[in-house]
Amino acid sequence: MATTVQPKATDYGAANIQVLEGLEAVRKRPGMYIGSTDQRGLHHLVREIVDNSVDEALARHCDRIVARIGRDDVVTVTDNGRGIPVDTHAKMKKSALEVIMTVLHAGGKFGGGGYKVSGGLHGVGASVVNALSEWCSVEVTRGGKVYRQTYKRGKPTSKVTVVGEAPLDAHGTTTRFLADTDIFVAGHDYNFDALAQWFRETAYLTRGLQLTLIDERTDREATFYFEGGIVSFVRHLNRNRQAVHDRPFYVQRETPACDVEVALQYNDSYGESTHTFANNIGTIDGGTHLSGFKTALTRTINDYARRNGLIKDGEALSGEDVREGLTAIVSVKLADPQFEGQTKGKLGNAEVAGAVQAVVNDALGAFLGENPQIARKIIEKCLNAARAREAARKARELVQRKGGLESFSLPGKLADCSERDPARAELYIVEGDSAGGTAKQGRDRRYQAILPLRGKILNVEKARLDKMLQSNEIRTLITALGTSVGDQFDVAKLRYHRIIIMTDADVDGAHIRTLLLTFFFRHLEQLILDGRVFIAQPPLYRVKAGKEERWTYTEEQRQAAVAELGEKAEVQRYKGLGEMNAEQLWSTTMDPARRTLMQVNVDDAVLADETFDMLMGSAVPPRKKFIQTHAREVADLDI
Ligand code: 0RA
Repeated sequence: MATTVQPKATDYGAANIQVLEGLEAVRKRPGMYIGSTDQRGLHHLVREIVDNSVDEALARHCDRIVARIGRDDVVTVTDNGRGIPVDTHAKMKKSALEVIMTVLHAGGKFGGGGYKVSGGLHGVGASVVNALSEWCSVEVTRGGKVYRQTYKRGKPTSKVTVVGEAPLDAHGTTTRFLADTDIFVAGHDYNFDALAQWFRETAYLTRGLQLTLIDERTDREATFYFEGGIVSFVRHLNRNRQAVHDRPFYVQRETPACDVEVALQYNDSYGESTHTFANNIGTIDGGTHLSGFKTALTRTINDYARRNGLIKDGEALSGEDVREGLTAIVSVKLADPQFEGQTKGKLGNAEVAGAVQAVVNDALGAFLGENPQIARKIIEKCLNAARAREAARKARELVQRKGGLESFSLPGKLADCSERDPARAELYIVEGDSAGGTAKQGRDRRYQAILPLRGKILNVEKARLDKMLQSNEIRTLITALGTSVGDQFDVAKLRYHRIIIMTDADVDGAHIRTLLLTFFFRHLEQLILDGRVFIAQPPLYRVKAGKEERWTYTEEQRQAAVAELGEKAEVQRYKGLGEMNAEQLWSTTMDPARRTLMQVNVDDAVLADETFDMLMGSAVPPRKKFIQTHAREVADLDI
């Protein structure tokens, strides 16, 4: 292991642990603490316990964490940190371990000069996991002894007891818990891949930490360790792209406001992949660290270009120009992160902007100065982007003069609704003119607009904005939405607050849906982040017996309907929207009272970014692999 474990200056013991609230109502309202009690909530438990160990790693006292899901569904998390303190907490007159496990929001994380950094948002504490577990046990090794305490649904069933001896220098914590199926009624449905993805990300963000996930039930195991930390992360994100320069830029510095760590590398694509984190938590809506980074990047590159005569006086590269083809990770660590916004995805601490800006200005300026060939290549790339943007602006103007992207000249194909309040209006994007016709007849024209799109829209992953705007289908779509794109994008002009993609339930339909989602993800991401984009769920089968009919959306429903309606039931498979008549389309797929919509969200921005890149980008081998490994999931689309 490469990491050296250094003792912290502060002596940290039971006295530093402050008590904020009692452990009440966690079992009554688990959603308040872990979001939900489905699979995500279950994963949250694992994350909560692992996060505590990661905090110990961030404090440089731990470099190995193993999480194991047993065949008996018991989760075991072991770390080689200092071990949770077991001495008596002065105020509570109980062992610090017991306080941490039984008092809500107790931990070394709240003031008191102990931990500098913590998981923040997710730091609801081990006590929440304890409260939501049928049983739990914690074993602490420190000072030559092994201590243990056990719990049932959050309540201690033993005192903190010495259960064994250990070498004097041994230290660490092992937590075991069995999630309570009274709370997690769907059972112990842990998903290896979802957990592994998060472990991988955490390992990138915590250089030198080795994280292992073992699933005994499926016999799967993965270990993540990245010597290069976020430099490895950037290389990983760029692995299927052509890098503009081999060596990524990297800086790590401590400032009074926060620790700043940034890595970046340009590639030959036209998109941007900047991912930001605060205390290892993805900040999908950016925030002060992102704005500090952007400001510094634009300024530093312009300064360098000007000083070296690569751009003329008075000329400037825009923020978008310097971010084209950029892959970057911005990671900050701070004592008291403020997560803002509806989904708590935005870092609010004002002092962070200046800190990140100063660090990046300084270090990136030096990097460019010391690597003139790299600097030249990057600036060449930015100048190309500027030229393309100028071409796009001209293309847009041309389109506009011909009655283009503005909504005062709505496209002829759009069957608009009469509602003028965007909050009450919805737009159905429908594949093909024939299904479009059916949808027009079936809709409620007061608030439902229909836009039929013909054929496959351009693969926007590969194309720049100017090229994209040459596509009729794309122009029509942007005009109908009303927001424009690129630097003209204005979310306030959105004409519909629900944008519903309705395609056939076959492979072509899936492809068109992916193309549309790629377009939204790459060029209108705000609409996805705002939760405006949905996918319609047309039925797959109609089961009919005499006058009785059932529309079913899954294979299980189909079987249930056949069972219900008996032997004579006829089953018809619906592949295309066009196979339904207007009334059927309305009642099964468009009527708000009866339809199911899937909201598109970007839960894990890094994964979404990678997936789109892989499916739509220009490298062929990884696409093949993805399609092969997921072939079974899509197989039934085209029966
Ligand atoms: C507070 C203080 C100390 C260690 C920890 C918390 C700690 C917590 C967890 C949770 C999982 N693994 C952990 N490892 C350590 C340091 C106490 C000291 O040595 O002074």
